[in-house]
Amino acid sequence: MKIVSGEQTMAELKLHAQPPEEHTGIRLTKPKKMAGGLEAITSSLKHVFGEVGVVQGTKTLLKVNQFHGFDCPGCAWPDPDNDRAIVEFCENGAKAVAEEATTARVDAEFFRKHSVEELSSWSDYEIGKSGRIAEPMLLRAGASHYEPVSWGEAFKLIGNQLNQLASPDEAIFYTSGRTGNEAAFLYQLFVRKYGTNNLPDCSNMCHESSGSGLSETVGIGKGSVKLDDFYVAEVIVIMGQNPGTNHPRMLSALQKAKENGAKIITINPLSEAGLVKFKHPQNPLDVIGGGTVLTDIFLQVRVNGDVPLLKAMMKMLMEKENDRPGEVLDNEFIKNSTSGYDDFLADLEKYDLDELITQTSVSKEKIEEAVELLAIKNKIIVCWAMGLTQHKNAVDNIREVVNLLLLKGSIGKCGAGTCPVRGHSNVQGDRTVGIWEKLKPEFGQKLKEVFKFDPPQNEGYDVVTAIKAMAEGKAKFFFAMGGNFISATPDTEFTARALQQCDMTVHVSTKLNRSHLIHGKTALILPCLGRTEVDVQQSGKQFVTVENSTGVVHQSRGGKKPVSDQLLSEPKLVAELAKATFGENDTIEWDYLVSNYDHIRDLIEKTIPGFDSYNERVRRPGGFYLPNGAREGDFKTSTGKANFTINKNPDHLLKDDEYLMMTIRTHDQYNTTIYGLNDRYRGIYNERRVVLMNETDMQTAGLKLKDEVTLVSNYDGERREARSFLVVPYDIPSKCIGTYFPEANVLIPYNHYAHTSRTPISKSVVVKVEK
Ligand SMILES: Nc1nc2c(c(=O)[nH]1)N[C@H]1C(S)=C(S)[C@@H](COP(=O)(O)OP(=O)(O)OC[C@H]3O[C@@H](n4cnc5c(=O)[nH]c(N)nc54)[C@H](O)[C@@H]3O)O[C@H]1N2
Ligand SMILES: Nc1nc2c(c(=O)[nH]1)N[C@H]1C(S)=C(S)[C@@H](COP(=O)(O)OP(=O)(O)OC[C@H]3O[C@@H](n4cnc5c(=O)[nH]c(N)nc54)[C@H](O)[C@@H]3O)O[C@H]1N2
Ligand SMILES: [Mo]
Repeated sequence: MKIVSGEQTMAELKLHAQPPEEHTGIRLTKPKKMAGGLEAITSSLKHVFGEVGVVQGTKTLLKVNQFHGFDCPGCAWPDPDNDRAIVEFCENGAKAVAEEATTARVDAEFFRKHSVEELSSWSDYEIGKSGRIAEPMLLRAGASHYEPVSWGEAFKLIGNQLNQLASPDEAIFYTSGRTGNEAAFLYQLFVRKYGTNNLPDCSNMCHESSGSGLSETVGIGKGSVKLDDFYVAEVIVIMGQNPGTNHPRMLSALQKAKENGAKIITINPLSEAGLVKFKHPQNPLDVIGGGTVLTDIFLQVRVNGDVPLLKAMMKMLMEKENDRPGEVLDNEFIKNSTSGYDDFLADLEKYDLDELITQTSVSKEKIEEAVELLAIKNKIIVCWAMGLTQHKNAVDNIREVVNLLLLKGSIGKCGAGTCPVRGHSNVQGDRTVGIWEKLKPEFGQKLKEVFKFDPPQNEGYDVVTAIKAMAEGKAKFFFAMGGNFISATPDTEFTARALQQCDMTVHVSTKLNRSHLIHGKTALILPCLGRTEVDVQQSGKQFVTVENSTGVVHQSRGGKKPVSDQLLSEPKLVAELAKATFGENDTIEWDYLVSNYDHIRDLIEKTIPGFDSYNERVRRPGGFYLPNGAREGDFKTSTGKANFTINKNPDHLLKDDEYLMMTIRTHDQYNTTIYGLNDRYRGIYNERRVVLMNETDMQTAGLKLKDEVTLVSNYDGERREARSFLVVPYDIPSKCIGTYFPEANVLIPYNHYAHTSRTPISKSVVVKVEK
C-alpha cells in the first residue's frame, strides 16, 4: 500500500472511487441447490465470533427481533405477529449484527496512520473491516489526513456552511434506510425548515419503481400483504428476488406456506439456491433431513424479459377464460373494483403470443404449466425485489404485475396481493415519516400548522438529479444520514467528480466507507450509535421505531454498551445540527424533543395519518399495522378503483457483441459493505471481479473460463470501462451477463433511468465484453 506524506495537496492526491482492480484468487465449485442447513449456522457463528467473541456474540444474537430486543438491521422482512422463536435471525442477519458489533476501531490513531489517499486504495472489504468509527473526524481543505474534532466545532462548521449558501437548494440531504422513524422525522423537519426538499434516499435506487407503479394502480406505494397471508396463499410468485441471500427469513415463511399447500413459481434469470431447496437452520429435524423443495415451477426468464412474460401469461389466461368462461378470471372483481379493463384487453390482443414467448427465452410448455396453476387458483401473492425495479421500464414491470393480480381478483383479500420485499430495515418507515424529495401537500399543510413555518413546495433532488446538480455546481453541500453514496450510486467516476465539487461533504456513519474518502473540499465524519447499542437521553433509555415490509410499526431497543462514549444517537445529532443552524432560540424545541423520543412520536402522530396513540400502541408486543387501503380492497387512486394499465415491451436491440448486464449481490455483502469474498450458493469463492456468462455465448465470443476481460458500456457516445473481470461460465440465459455491485457501477450511466421513478438501470445495462 502506498503512503502519502502530509504535505501533498488535494490536486496531487489520487483518490480511488472504485475498488482496486486486483484479483484475490478465485476458486469455483458447482452452484448449490439448497440454502440454509448447518453451513448457514457455521458461517454466521464464524462471522459473529470472529468480530466480537463468543460470549458477547451469543448475548447479542439472542436479542435480535425479539419483542424487547432490537430490529435486525439485515433486511425488512416481517417478524411473526405473535409467537417468536428464541432465535429470530438468519445467517446474513447475524453477519449484519457482527459487522456493527465488531471490536475494531477507527479513531484518531487510525487516521494518523492512514491518509485518505491510502485508504481509498484499499478494497471495500478492507475498508469495512477497519472497524467502528469512534470519534468525530474532520478533513480540512487541502489536508491529506482526517483529524479529530470536537462535536461543538463540527456542528459549528456545518451550521456556518449552511448559513452561507446562496440558497437552501444548494444543499443535499441524503438518507439510507437504517435510520429509525424518530431520527428520520426530525431530519426531514430540519431540512424543510431550513428550506429545501432536497431529500434523496436509497429508496430512489431501490423500490421507488414499486412505489410509483403501485400508487398509480392500487393507490398505495407499499405492499398489501401481511405475513399471515403467506400461510393461506395458494400460489406465491417470486420475481427478480434472491431471498436465500437477501431475505433469508423469508425462506422459513415459504417453507410454512408450502406445508400449508401453496405452490411457488419463481421467475429469475438465475436458479438461486435459496429458491430451489431450503433446510431451516434452526430446526434440528430439518437440518438432518433432506430439506424442503420450494420452487415448483421455475421460469428462467431473460434479463428484463418480465413484461413479455407477463403479457404471454395473461394472453394464455384469457384463452383459458374463453374456453372455460367464468372459471379463470374474477369477472365480478374486474367489473366492480377496477378501471381501464377494456383498453387493457384491446392492447393485449395486439400482441402475438409466439413473439412474446420468444422474447422471454422461456419455453411455451413451462409458461403453460405456470398459467394452468394460476388459472385454477385465486389466492395469489406476487413478491418481487430489485430484479423488477432497476430497469428503464421498471415501473411497467410493476404495473404489469398488478394487471395479472387484477385479472385474478388477487388483491384486497386474504392470502393474496402485492409484496415488494423491501431492502433496508427501515426504508419503508423513513418514507412514511417524510423522507422524500416530493412533499405531499397534506403533509406540508400539517407541518405548517404544527411547526409554524412555510415548507418549500418545489420538488427537491432525488439521487439522479442530486448527482447532476453537484456535477453542475448547483449544489455545494452534501450531507448523508447513513449509507455509502459513492459506492451505491451509478456512474462511479462521474459521481466522484460531482461529490468532489462540493464545498463540504458530511457523513453520519457507523463504519468507515468509500464515501468518506471521495469528499468535498472540507469533509466531516460524524459517528453515531448503531441499532444494537443502548441509547440514553435526558429522560433515560430510549427505543426507536421502525416499519417492516408489511407496514408493521414496532420498537427496536439496543442493549449493547456503545463502542465509544463519543457517539451520538441519530435524533440527538439532528437536534444539535438544527441548533447550530437556526441558533439556540429556535421555535422548535429540539432539546426537549430528543430528551424523550416519546415527544418526537407525539409529533409524528400529529402530522402523519395512521399513527394514532403511537406511543401506546407501539409499546404492545409486535407493534401495530399502519392503515393500507389496498389490503382492504379500498383503492385510493384517481379513479377510486384499481387501475389496469397499458405497458409497452422493452426494446433492447443488442448487437452481436452486446449483452444485457444485471448487477447483483453476493451472499457475503450488505449492499456496499463487503462481509467476505465468497458467493457460497453460486459456488464462487474468494473473488468479486467476475462476470457470469452463458457457456454458448462464451464459445461464440471465443472466451474461456477465467479469461480476463474488460467490460465496456457506451451510452450517448461515452465509453465507460470496468477492467480485470474474470469470466465464469454460469447457467444464465443467452445474451445476459451478471456482475457484482458495486464493482460494476462504473458502467451504469447516471442519466439513464426508469421512467417516472428515476431509478438507475442497475439490472439492464448494455455492455460489451472485450478480451
Ligand atoms: N444479506 C443481504 N441482505 C440484503 C441486502 C444485501 O446486500 N445483503 N440488501 C438489502 C437491500 S437494500 C435490498 S433492496 C434487497 C435486495 O434483494 P434482491 O433484489 O434479492 O437483490 P439482488 O442481488 O439485487 O437480486 C436481484 C435478483 O433478481 C434477479 N434478476 C436480475 N434481473 C432480473 C430481471 O430482469 N428479471 C427477473 N425476473 N429477475 C432478475 C437476479 O438474478 C437476482 O436473483 O436485499 C436487502 N437485504
Ligand atoms: N449497481 C447497483 N447499484 C445499486 C444496487 C444494485 O442492485 N446494483 N442496489 C441499490 C439499492 S437497492 C440500495 S438500497 C442502495 C444502498 O445504498 P446505501 O444505503 O447508501 O448503502 P449501504 O451500503 O447500505 O450503506 C452502508 C453504510 O451505512 C452506514 N451505516 C450502517 N448502519 C448505520 C446506522 O445505523 N446509522 C448510520 N447513520 N449509518 C449506518 C455504514 O457507515 C455503512 O458503511 O444501493 C443501490 N445501488
Ligand atoms: Mo435496497
